[in-house]
Amino acid sequence: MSSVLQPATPGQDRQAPSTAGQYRPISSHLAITPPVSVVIPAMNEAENLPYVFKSLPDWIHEVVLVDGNSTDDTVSVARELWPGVKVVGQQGRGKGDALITGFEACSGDIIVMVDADGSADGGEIVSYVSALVSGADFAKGSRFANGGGTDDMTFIRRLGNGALCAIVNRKFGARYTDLCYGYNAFWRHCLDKIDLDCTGFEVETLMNIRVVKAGLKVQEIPSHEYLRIHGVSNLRAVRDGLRVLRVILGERSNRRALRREGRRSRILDSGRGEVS
Ligand SMILES: Nc1nc2c(ncn2[C@@H]2O[C@H](COP(=O)(O)OP(=O)(O)O)[C@@H](O)[C@H]2O)c(=O)[nH]1
Ligand SMILES: [Mg+2]
Repeated sequence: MSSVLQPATPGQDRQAPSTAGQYRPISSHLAITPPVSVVIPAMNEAENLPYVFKSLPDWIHEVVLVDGNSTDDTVSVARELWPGVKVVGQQGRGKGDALITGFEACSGDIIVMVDADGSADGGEIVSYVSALVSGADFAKGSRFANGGGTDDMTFIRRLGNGALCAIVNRKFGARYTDLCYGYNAFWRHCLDKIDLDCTGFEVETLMNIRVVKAGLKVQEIPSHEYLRIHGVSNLRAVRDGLRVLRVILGERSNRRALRREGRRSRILDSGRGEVS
């Protein structure tokens, strides 16, 4: 897989064909070769899609929109706004089911998850992709990392997210500042290691746990979550919070492996101490 950082050549065509192996400028100082797919789960988001598509960079290789049996014009609006959009219908229900379906439909080496409610700024994709081509396996958005923020989180959601994040950090040895956030990006190969099997809003938590258990390199990306523009959230704080908790409790802890690793690095450290 090619992921070489290169300075962008001034004047190079930004609409260059998105074939792997060719450099595409993604900012004034960075060009990449891997094609980037954006997956958008959308259920009745026709009114929000104009804002979402407007913020997407033009160097995206493909957009995969997973339609959750919308009863509004989500699909036709998407096709109008992004003529090459790949629309995938979902068989099951829930955001997790939609994302898993969307990931399968992607042909890019890098996959970015973007909500369709207007809360995510597509302009941030460059930060995620930069982290991935610089060595991270998984670029995890965080509203609470320095530079991030949120306009769309009720007190109860903030409280629940903080508590669940603390449990995940303790149980799985992670150092996350955010947990239930939908803006993330990763190399396609990560999917083989995390084997997603869930249907609802717990999907991001499951991904965050499994990437750390798989020993993948995770980098948090400060991200700002804007207010959903039209409509209301499909998430129910207590119901979905409990689903997230069930996932956390159901995943086997990797504490023993962490303790082993801690012992090993202590031994290596003391070994280094003797040498010097
Ligand atoms: N395809 C599909 N998309 C969904 C489903 N549930 C939620 N979404 C989408 O997932 C994204 C996040 O959902 P949202 O209701 O805004 O939840 P919140 O961001 O956690 O408040 C939005 O783009 C929704 O349209 C679903 O069952 N199917
Ligand atoms: Mg939302």
